[in-house]
Amino acid sequence: EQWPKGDEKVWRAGTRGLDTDVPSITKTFVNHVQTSLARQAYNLDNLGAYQAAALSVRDNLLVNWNETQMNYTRKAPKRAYYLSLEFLMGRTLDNAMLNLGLKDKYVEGVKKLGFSIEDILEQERDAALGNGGLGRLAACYLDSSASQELPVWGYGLRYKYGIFQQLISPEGNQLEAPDPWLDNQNPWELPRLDVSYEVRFYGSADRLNDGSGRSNWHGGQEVLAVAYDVMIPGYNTPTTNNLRLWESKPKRGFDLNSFNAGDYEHAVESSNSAAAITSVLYPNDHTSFGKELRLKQQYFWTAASLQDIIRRFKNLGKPITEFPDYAAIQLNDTHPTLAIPELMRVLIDDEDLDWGTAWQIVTNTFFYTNHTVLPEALEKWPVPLIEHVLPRHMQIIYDINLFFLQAVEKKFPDDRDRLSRMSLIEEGQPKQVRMAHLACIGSRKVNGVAELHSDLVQTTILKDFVEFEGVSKFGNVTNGITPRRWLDQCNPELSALISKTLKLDKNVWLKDLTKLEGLLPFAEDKKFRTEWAAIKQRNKERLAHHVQTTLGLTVRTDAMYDVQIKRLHEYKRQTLNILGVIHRYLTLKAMTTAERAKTNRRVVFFAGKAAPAYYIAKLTIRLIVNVARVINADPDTKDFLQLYFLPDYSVSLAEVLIPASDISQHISTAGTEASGTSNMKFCLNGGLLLGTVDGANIEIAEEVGESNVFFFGHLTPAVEDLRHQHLYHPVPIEEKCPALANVLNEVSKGLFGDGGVYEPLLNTVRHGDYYLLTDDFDSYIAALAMVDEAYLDTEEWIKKSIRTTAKMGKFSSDRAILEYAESYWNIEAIPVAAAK
Ligand code: NBX
Repeated sequence: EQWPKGDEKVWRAGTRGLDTDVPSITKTFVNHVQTSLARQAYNLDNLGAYQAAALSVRDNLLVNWNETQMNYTRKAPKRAYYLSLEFLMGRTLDNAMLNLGLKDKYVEGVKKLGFSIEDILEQERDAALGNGGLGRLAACYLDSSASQELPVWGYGLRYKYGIFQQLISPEGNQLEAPDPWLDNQNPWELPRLDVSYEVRFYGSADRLNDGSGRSNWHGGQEVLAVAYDVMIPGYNTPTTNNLRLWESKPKRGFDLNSFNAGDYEHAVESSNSAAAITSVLYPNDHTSFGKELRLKQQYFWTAASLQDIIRRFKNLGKPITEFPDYAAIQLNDTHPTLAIPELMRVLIDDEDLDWGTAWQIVTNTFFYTNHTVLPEALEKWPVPLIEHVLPRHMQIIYDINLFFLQAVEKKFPDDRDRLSRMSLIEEGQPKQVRMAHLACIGSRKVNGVAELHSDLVQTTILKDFVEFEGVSKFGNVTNGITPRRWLDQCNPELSALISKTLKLDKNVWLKDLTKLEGLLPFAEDKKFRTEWAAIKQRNKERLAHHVQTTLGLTVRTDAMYDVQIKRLHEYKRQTLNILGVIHRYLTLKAMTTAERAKTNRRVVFFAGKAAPAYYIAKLTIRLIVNVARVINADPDTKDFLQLYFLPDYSVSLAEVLIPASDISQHISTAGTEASGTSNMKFCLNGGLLLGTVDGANIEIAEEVGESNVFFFGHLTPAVEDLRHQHLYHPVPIEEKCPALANVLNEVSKGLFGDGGVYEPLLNTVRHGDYYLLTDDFDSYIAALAMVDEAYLDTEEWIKKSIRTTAKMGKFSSDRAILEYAESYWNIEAIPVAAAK
């Protein structure tokens, strides 16, 4: 209440406002060079200039961040919290300047100081605290929450090492190196050494047996969670939200007893084990491993986040039963599911609530988003491991299960199969906790990430739960992407052309992306089409230049650019693509020179990381790299077909690849890709889509029209039957799909180096063929031919490209986040008055 201490006028005089003109920007820049970096004009390199620019931009973000947080505290609205083990943020500087509306001024300012903004931007390392789509989705949602002025905070872990750096050996093997992204200092985070919580592991949990259901959990290891805050600027608004990342550290520096006894190793042991918790991001997408350190990460993060959220709620002075009126917690996949038993523990053991009241609060607080229906990806934790690491939580999970199964039994008497299917505990050696079941029953609502996927969630993995709880608990929120990063930032020329054509300031259409529909009539305008195509061409040249300078390879720019960039996985079928490339190569080889000259020139790009232990995925990379080596060197074909595997795929590489693409491939086996989000990014940038009838491809086609996408392959309902046939009525591949059999034989025979190396990969297709390559190959090749034919009609192609961009409004993450805010979290925009 007593604010300010001392003389208000003195406070006001010292309060910093926003930099809004070039002189004040250059002034803060130079100040930071001098007093934050301890450097001078004569010895400032690009890295130093980046750091100075970043610190200057950060000052501006902080002004807005302070206003925003104070406003939230004053107005005390219901808030939402996005719990995600992954935030794949990429670079920050460019995005922050654009969201602040200060980019032009910074460009001018750094130029006056002798630097180019491009050189400065290239200095920044990606914040790569995620594997793929799930982590990048979290980043897009933070951008949209702030842009829509919603009171949303993210909670995650501050990994010392992000997703590994991918190197490719001379043989074509993926090698992994650590990603020490914090080594150059990180100007975008604010260490909050004063915000810290204790988190316990191991020990024992003794039931009190006083009828209260409470336990006393004691002993074991206690570690500290320390907060690091990352500012999340909204676009064209002062609202600047917060992403809070936790770092683990020992509660006490080291064990003084051992130290004094001269046992230094033992003295630092426990301190190392505390620091290990947030040391590295696990690089496995779509597999559940059951590793103790991963479980500790999950608990450490959920326990710290809940303590922080509860403390903030308690500052309001409301009774704990009103908690769900002030906090909605979104679980990004099952990774934060321990938050459910943890909140039960806090409410029962610490807050003294009875079970029923506590469960009521819990099930009104949490919301669960599922991102996959692949069985191998559904998280399960061994009961003995949870018992060891989190003994109290295992008790609570058993109690939840008991009450739950009693209720199921009541509704469906004498249905033992149903009870065992629905149980939180899967029988076996060892027993395992099914995290998706726990997340489902502990949440207010459950959603999938695209229409088809949400249907599959309800009809397959959670079918019994729909029958038990009613369908209204289950919904869909189709994913979205932020048009700020994925159009304005990565494709500035296209953004400028759109603004000019729509006669709208970009502030308007970037916040209401359906405005892009205004481009539709211009598809008929020859001059506009020429400008549109010229921008695509310059984006190809930008990509070719990037490949030239980073890899020393010369890529031709007078060709169709065909791109598949995503994590390597059998279900995503990069194998189908590379086998298709080989088929194309063999076809070209068999042609006469005159025939070849009539074909469509194609440059095929791949990029993506394989999980380090995923042998087949790594073998696919090796095949791609070695096919590239052969065909790029073949004088017969190299003018018509080129192939590149770009190492170390990242958000910043995607920002160069996506705007350059004519066609991109999203070719998962039907029913396996929950949504996909890069499909949206390509289409927003006027790239056409070649894909299966899967995930959000379906909704993209609904929007842009089937005539503007290239679909192929079997549909989801056919998949089960086809797999059954493969198992019980296998047809030899030579009979079923001769073209594919021929391709496999050429690989086996050693056309791309030692054929034997690839046998395990080829055998996944020859035998079992779980991902249905033999079923889809012919229609895939036919679809590729249709793409070629369409591309040769240049004007028609450009029309398709324009129409595609024009109809992508639905896929803004603003739309998605507003659906969460309105239909799930029940929160509202809390605008902040602009700082002066
Ligand atoms: O989430 C992805 C899905 O595969 C995409 O279809 C979807 O568009 C995207 C966003 O909803 N899932 C994903 O990226 N998963 C992971 O990265 C992952 C990471 C760790 C883990 C399991 C999955 N243990």
